[in-house]
Amino acid sequence: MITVLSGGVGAARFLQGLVQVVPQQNVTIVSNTGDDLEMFGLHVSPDIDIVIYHLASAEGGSASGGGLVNPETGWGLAADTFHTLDALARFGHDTWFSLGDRDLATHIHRTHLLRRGHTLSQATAEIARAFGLDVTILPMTDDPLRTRVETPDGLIDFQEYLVKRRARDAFRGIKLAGIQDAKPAPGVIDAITAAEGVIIAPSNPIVSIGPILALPGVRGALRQTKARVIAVSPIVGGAVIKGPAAKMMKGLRMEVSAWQIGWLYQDFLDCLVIDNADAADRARIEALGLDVVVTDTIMKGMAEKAALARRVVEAIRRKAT
Ligand code: FO1
Repeated sequence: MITVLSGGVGAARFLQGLVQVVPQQNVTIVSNTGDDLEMFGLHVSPDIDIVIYHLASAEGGSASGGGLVNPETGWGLAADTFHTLDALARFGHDTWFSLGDRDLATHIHRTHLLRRGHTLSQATAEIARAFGLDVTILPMTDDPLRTRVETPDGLIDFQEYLVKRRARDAFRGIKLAGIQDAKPAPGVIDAITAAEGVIIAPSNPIVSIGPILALPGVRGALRQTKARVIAVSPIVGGAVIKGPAAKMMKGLRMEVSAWQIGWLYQDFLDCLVIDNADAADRARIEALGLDVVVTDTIMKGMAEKAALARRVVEAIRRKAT
């Protein structure tokens, strides 16, 4: 079993490659739910849906192409329409979060299951199955936990910070509302301790991986597991391909570098996969006590995604350089 700690788009693209080289039944994904939000009374789990839409295919099996996701945005469904959102605007509803008509069906179904007493884990398993997936997708927690961003104007809900305010406010840190009562969802700790390898996906270390690591027992399980723990750096050439990770790292006075990723995970990490463009960081990362794999981490097409996944799986199976 390979377990992947996952955020949204970067992780989903990596997972498209992973399922080309490892059977889906052998992959467990632990998904960040700190980005979840409620819109129009519906429970939206962006990171879970981003992964499902990337991995699902129109034929029902796993995607060998781009999946069902909207290829332009990396979230939502390809060729979706927005009639419902437009109609809601007439009633004065907020429409800054673009929920497509077919995407809404996912949120309606999830909310329906939750109202009938299903846990988020059960609802997620049911949705993944309906999309024809054989991977196991575990929300990091079934408990309500929401990432809030500290800004000079106070605490702002994560999606409001990222989407409504377009990450313009200065970033001072995050608070995880509900963390004091949250526990990892059933299966999360086992997925770390019983795995052959644990992969930290190329996701934002602060707001995507950070909330998973903050859950009680997760970091300890990563330190203690016999599995090799490997991270793929989301930093390429000292920059971030997409999203606010660089701004957030700078806001926390961190370096925007592959080394910084190794530093953040050094207490549990065995190996860091970095891009060729960051090869100069190798010695500094090794000085943290980590193995380093230097390769092409830019996932342009399916061939590059599969090649990266193959390198990571090789590094799990034998000590690689
Ligand atoms: N991101 C945006 O930048 N704008 C949107 O309007 C938006 C809508 C949206 C709807 C459903 C969904 O699953 C994701 C959506 N996202 C949108 C992406 C999402 O908010 C973030 O990319 C993730 O939370 C980051 O992992």
